Amino acid sequence: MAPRLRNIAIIAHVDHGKTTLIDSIMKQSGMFRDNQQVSERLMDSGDLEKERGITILAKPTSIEWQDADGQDIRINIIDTPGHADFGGEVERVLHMADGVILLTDAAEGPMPQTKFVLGKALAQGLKPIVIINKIDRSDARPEAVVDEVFDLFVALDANDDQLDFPILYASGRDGWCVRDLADPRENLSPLLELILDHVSAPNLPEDKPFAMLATLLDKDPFLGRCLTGRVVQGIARVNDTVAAINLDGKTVEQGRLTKLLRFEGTERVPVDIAHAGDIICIAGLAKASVADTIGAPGLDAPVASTPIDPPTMSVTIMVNDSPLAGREGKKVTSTMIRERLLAEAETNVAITFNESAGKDAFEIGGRGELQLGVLIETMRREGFEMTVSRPQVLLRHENGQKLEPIEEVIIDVDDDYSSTVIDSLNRRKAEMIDMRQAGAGKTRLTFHAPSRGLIGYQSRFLTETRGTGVLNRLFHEYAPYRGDIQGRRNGALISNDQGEAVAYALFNLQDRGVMFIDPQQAVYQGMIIGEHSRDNDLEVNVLKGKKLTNVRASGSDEAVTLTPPRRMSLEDMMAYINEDEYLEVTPLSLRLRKIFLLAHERKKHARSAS
Ligand SMILES: Nc1nc2c(ncn2[C@@H]2O[C@H](COP(=O)(O)OP(=O)(O)OP(=O)(O)O)[C@@H](O)[C@H]2O)c(=O)[nH]1
Ligand SMILES: [Mg+2]
Repeated sequence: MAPRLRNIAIIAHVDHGKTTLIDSIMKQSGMFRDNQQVSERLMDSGDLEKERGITILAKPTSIEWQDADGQDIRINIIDTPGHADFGGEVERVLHMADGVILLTDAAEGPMPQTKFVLGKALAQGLKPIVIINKIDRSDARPEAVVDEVFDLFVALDANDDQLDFPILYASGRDGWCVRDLADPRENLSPLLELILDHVSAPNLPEDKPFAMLATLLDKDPFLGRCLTGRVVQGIARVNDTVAAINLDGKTVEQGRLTKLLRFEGTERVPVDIAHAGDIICIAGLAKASVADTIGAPGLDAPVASTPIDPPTMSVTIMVNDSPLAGREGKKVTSTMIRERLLAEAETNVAITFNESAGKDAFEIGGRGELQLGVLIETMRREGFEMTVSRPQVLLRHENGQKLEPIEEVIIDVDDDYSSTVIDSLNRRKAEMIDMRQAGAGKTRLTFHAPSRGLIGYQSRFLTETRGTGVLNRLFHEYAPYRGDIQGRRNGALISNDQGEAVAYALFNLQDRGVMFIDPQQAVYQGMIIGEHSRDNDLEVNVLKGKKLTNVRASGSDEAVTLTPPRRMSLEDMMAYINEDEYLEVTPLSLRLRKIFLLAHERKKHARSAS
């Protein structure tokens, strides 16, 4: 008998409404009491996920739904991240599912990450259910978007079966979907019914020894190391002895299943037994990791798994050695930073760790600025202080040729801004592939741009388009190195002394450039306090108050009006710094600095470098 079970993943471009749709599904499944307070985007349970409103880690949940005969069926639903930096996970996670829901924003239509995740799903032979979401938007254009989705399926070589995809129109936020736009908009039952009909129950053998492919890994404060995956054969029971084997078939460890858990809502619920086909979480193993097979002892062949994409970008993380080091953080030593980063690389398969011997500097590889930024932000909240280098794109060398990652960049801007955007991307060695009218006074521009040139471009782009542009990027290929790209064109304003910044001094410096700091902020020699309006670095004194005279002018002395300083996020700062600069990160402060704090050292170094 097929298990009363369905496994489905929801995939889409960032912000198209996956997590919100799952909220509505959970509510309508009767999981919460009628009067229970339920917050938004429940599945985004991490602190940074909540704050930023994006999903960072893929997570399963499950609900129960009654089929046409009134029988309960459990539906495992996997929420996936839509941001490209976290996209590496989606492919692996899809192996746990027998079906996918492809969500597309009814106004935006298919976007780069839609293409990426749909391509992965089709390649795995999954038959997607297409939802045109956010129909409630006033600028929704559902019919056109359906055509675009169809074209995308064709472009991605979908087979006839896959091309025959069912379509639902929905507002996930408002909790309804319909098969036909004219149907009454009541609830999400049409979707749940379609899942039961369209997605087959897992058909995996129960009469073989237990085996599960570990797909996600996390550390729970109570359970310890938890591995999540789908049981591909057999049955697991609590206390069973198991072995973990890696992709080469080597045994990693033997252990006991101390806990078996199922996902329900945002909770994990202990169960005694798990059957082939189900998605579960196991605790009790100390070493096994993602891509390992956990199974009955004696199992010799590992379950095939997707190789994990190599990182494309790296930063170097070191001890904070600025004059203000150690004042705000509790975790400041190189040993502590090293241990923390090692632990991260172990649980987060998209992060790699390398150390340069004897230098106390750790190179962390990842998929993009956001992913690396999230790691550093998480660490500073845990009390760490550190110094961070400018992110670098990882180059490859093949047949004596230097290759660099190139991304496809799709930009929607008001017509008026398109020439500015084209200009700045040209300077970043991007090549324009396509330019077309997107209606309503908008232009859609497509580029192939080196990732190198895109570091820090996002915030520049927002300024250039006065916050109205939308930029999306997707890894395209490794291609021959496109030559030097000019970095930041402005020099830095550098403090020449240590102390507290004085409003009067900042006021006098305002026509030299843009400030990054507020009055009374602690500064040190070599710290970058602003951006020079010219291309050279300039040392300035921000401590100098007004000369005191015997006669006090009434009030006007202290009351200088300062232009508010430029505020940058951690990622903005990481992208802002040049090769000879660092970002100092503490739990309370982010400071930009020169690597060499003393002017004569900078000069000496510049001389020896040239
Ligand atoms: N108008 C409208 N807005 C929606 C709808 N569903 C979600 N949103 C909004 O779209 C934004 C993104 O929603 P999320 O559910 O976080 O999107 P997501 O696809 O999970 O995003 P990532 O996980 O970061 O890829 C939020 O501001 C939601 O309030 C909808 O049906 N209609
Ligand atoms: Mg989400």
